Amino acid sequence: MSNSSNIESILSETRSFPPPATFTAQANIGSEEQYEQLWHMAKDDPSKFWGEMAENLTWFQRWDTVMDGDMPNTKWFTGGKLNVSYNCIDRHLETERRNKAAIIWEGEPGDTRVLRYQDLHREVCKFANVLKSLGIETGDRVTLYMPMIPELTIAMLACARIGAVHSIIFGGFSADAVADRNNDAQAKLVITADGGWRRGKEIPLKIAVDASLEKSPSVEKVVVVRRTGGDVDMVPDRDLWWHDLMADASAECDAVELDSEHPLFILYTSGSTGKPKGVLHTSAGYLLGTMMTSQWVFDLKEEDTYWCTADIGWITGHSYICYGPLANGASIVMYEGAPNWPDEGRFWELIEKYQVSIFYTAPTAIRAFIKWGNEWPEKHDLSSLRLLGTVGEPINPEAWMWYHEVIGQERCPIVDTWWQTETGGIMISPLPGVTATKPGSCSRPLPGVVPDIVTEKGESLEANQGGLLVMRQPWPHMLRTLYGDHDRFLETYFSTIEGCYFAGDGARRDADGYIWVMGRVDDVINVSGHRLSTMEVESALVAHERVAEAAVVGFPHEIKGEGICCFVTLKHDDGTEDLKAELIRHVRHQIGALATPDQIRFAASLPKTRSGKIMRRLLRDIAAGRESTQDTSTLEDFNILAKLRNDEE
Ligand code: 7RM
Repeated sequence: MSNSSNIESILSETRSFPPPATFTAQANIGSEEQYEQLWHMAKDDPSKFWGEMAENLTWFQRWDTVMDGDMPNTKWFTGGKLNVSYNCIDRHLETERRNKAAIIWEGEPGDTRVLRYQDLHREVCKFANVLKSLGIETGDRVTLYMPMIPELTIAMLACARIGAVHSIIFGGFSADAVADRNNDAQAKLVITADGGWRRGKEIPLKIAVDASLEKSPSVEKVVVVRRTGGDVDMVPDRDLWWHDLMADASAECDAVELDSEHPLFILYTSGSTGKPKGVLHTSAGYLLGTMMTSQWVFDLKEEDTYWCTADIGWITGHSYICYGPLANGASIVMYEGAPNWPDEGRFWELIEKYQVSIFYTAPTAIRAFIKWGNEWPEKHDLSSLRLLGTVGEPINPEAWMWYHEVIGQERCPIVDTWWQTETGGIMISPLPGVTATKPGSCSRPLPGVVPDIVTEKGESLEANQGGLLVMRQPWPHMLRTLYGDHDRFLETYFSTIEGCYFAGDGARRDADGYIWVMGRVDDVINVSGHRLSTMEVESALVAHERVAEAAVVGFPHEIKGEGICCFVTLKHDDGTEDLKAELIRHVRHQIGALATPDQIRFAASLPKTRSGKIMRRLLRDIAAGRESTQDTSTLEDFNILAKLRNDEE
C-alpha cells in the first residue's frame, strides 16, 4: 500500500455543493442514473457508445468501424467521410439557426461585430476560395498568427473546409517561436494581421512575421488582415492584404469530403525540455469529442450566450471557442483584449452587455480578479450567468469559493474541467446538473473516459493515495501523434505506464471517487522522504486573507533532502517579517508540521506561461540560487525573473 512513488495528500477539503434543483430540472444530463448509465456503456462497449454519439454529426459517408486498433494507435470512424467546417456551419443553415449569432465579437477599443451563421458561412467560403487561389491544397500546413478577431475563426474554418491543416501560434510568441513552428510544420502560408490591441497598445504581429520568415523558407505567401491600421511593410509577390483577396472571392465553395482521420490541426505545446511538441488532432473524433463534451459540461442550450475567455491560440480556444460550441450551433462571445482594459471591470461589463449565460475562464484570471477587488464585479449586473467553468490549473479552494460567491452569487454550478492539449477535449469534470461539487476537485470522468491513479509500476492505488494520473482506454479526441516525431509521441505518453496514456499529472481519488489533481509530477517535492504536492501548500497559503497567489517549490536541504520555499504575492504590497512568520504558522496549522515552509519570499508577481500557468521550474533555480539553463521561450514576462533574483536575501 505505501509505495515510495506515492504522493502524500495533506490538504483536506470537506465543503460540498449539490447542483441547484432548478438547474438539474433543465440539464442536458439530469440525473446520477443517466450519468452512470452513459459512463458504464461507454466503458464496456465504446464502439456502441461512440457510434451512437456520432449520429450527432453530419456525414458524407458513414463509417465502417468506430474504433479501429488499440491505444496508442487507435483510429476512429474509419471509412467515414465528413467535413468539420460543414458540421460547424452549413448544417445549421438548414434550420432557424441561419439567422442566429454565431460570433458576437468585441475588440479591445470597444468596436463590435456580430456574425450570424449565414455571415460566417459566406466569409468562410470566400476565404476557402482565397486559400485555393494561393495554391493551398488538402494536407498543406497553414500558420495562423493573429489577434482575437473574427478573421481568426474564419481562417480556421476555411482551412478545415478544404482540408488544409492549421497551426495557430499565440500572438504573444516571438518571431523565433514562429520560425521554429513554421519550420517544424513546413508551413506554406502564414496568415497574420498588422497588429492586435492589448492594454491599449498595438502588438506588432506583422513585424514578427517578417523577422520569422528570414528563418522559415517553406513559407511562400503571407496574408495580412488590417486590424490596427499600423504601418506595415508589404513585400511584393509575397504579402497580400486579406481585404483585397476577399473582395474578388466567390462565396460558393463546397466543403471537401475528408476521411475521418484527416488531420485537422497541429498545436504546439511546450515541453519542459527540448523543442515544442506538435500535437496533431484529426477530424471526426476530435469534432465529436468537443461537440459532446460541450453539451454535457456546458449544458449548452439554443438560447445560451457562451463566453470562453481563452485565446484561440491555446487548445481551450480551439475546442471551446471554435469547434465544440459551433458544432452545437451556439452563440459565442469573443473578446480581443485584456481583462483590465480600460479598467478591471471589463469582463463583468461584457457579461452584462451581452447577457452572457455561460462563462469559462482560468484560475490565474480568478486570482487576479480577487486581487483587483470585489468592487469591479459588484458594479455590474451578473444575473444572466447560469454556469461557470474553470480550466488550466488546479483551482485553489479559496479561489473557487470566491468564484462561487462573488461571480456565481451562489446560484451557478462551477465546472472545474481537467484536460490537456493532448486530450483534445474535457476529460474529467462535474456535470453541472448532476455532480455535487467540491472546491478544488475536478470530480469524475466524463462518459468515454477511464482514468486511474497508479504507482510507477502501474498498480491502481486505493482511495486518498496520490499517484500518477493515467487513462486506461482510448477516446475519440485523443492526439494521434506528435507531428513528424511518432517516437517522441510513444515515449512521452505511452512508455511510463504500460498500456496506458500517462498525462504527466499527479492526482488522488477520494472515497467518493472524486479526482483531485495535484499538479505536474515534475513539481512534486520530497521532504524527509515524504512526496508532497506543491499545489496543496499553495492552496493553504491562498486561503490566508492577505495572500493573492503563491508558488511553492523545493530546494536542496541538508537534513530534509528538500526544503519548502514559498513565493507569495500579496493582495496589498505590505510584506513584513511578522507576516512571514504568520504565514509559516498558518500553513503548519492548516496542513501539518510536515509541510512547514522553510522560506517565504514575497514577490510582486510570479513567472507564468503565456497561458497563465505558474512556471515552478524557473522558481526552483532561484530558490536553489542556481543559474537557470531552462527553456524560457513560453515565459510571459522576463522582467519577473530578474526581479525575483534581485529580491534574494
Ligand atoms: C486545457 C489545458 C494541461 C495541464 C494539465 C494539468 C493542468 C488543466 C486543470 C489542470 C487541475 C484542472 N491544456 N490542468 N486543467 N489541473 N485542474 N481543471 O490547460 O495542455 O495547456 O495544460 O494543465 O496539469 O496536465 S494544457
